[in-house]
Amino acid sequence: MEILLHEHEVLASTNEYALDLAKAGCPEGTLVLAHRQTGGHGRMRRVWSSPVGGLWFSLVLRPKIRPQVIAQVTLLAGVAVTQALREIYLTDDIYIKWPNDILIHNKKVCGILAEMSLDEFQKVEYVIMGIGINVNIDKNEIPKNIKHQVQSLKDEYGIRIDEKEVLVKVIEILSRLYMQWQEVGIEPVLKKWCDLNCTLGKHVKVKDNDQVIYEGQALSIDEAGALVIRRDDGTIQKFNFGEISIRE
Ligand code: BT5
Repeated sequence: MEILLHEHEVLASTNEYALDLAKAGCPEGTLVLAHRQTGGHGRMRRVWSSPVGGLWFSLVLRPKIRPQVIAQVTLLAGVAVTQALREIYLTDDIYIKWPNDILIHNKKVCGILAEMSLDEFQKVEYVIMGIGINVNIDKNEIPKNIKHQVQSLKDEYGIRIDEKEVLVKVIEILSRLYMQWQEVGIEPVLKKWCDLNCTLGKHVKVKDNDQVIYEGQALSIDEAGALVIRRDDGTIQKFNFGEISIRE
């Protein structure tokens, strides 16, 4: 994939900027990077703290997929980021937590936000893959109420690696996985996701709007990226929304 970099000192949100470019017809591979975001956001418009020192970027993709499997984009991004960080920092301590978090010792070091647009025929027109990685952020810049659940790679590993170096590695792995996905389907990515996650096999609580709506053992993820959970009474249910807390 040819990468076309749009680099900015500051943007409200790289996802929003990339959405505008995609709407205007920019090619796949357009990459929007900001050194700082003033309106970075997560799912359901939750605030994403984006101080200087972090890697905040969004990639425009035009995959040939059904809208029902949009969550595959998040699986793909999760695998690419986790593999890249493990290679760069020479560690096995980085894991994917379903659906869109990358954790180090249970603290969030990266979040992923995939947003799509459908055309008039309900076909996927483009996907914005937004990725935020706390590479060298100063944790004093993170709001007090979430500080305890956030980590930066600089603090975890005691070394400062240039954000651009991390970006190059993530994009390199991501491009390879993306091509493979478009050629042979999600199977190889699913397999890698299963090797890199810290969710399957654990007892989890599914929350929707902070309400626990289901609880049980995480068994697997299906092709569309939904989490399959078995309750103690044997009932099995799939979730493709919400988030989970994991009992260690
Ligand atoms: C996410 O949402 O985890 C997706 C975050 C995606 C951010 C990227 S940065 C580039 C691109 N441009 C954007 O505007 N967004 C994308 P969610 O699962 O909803 O988690 C949001 C929650 O993570 C917040 O409510 C906080 O609790 C926590 N959080 C906020 N800032 C954080 C940070 N820097 N590091 C770790 N956790 C954070």
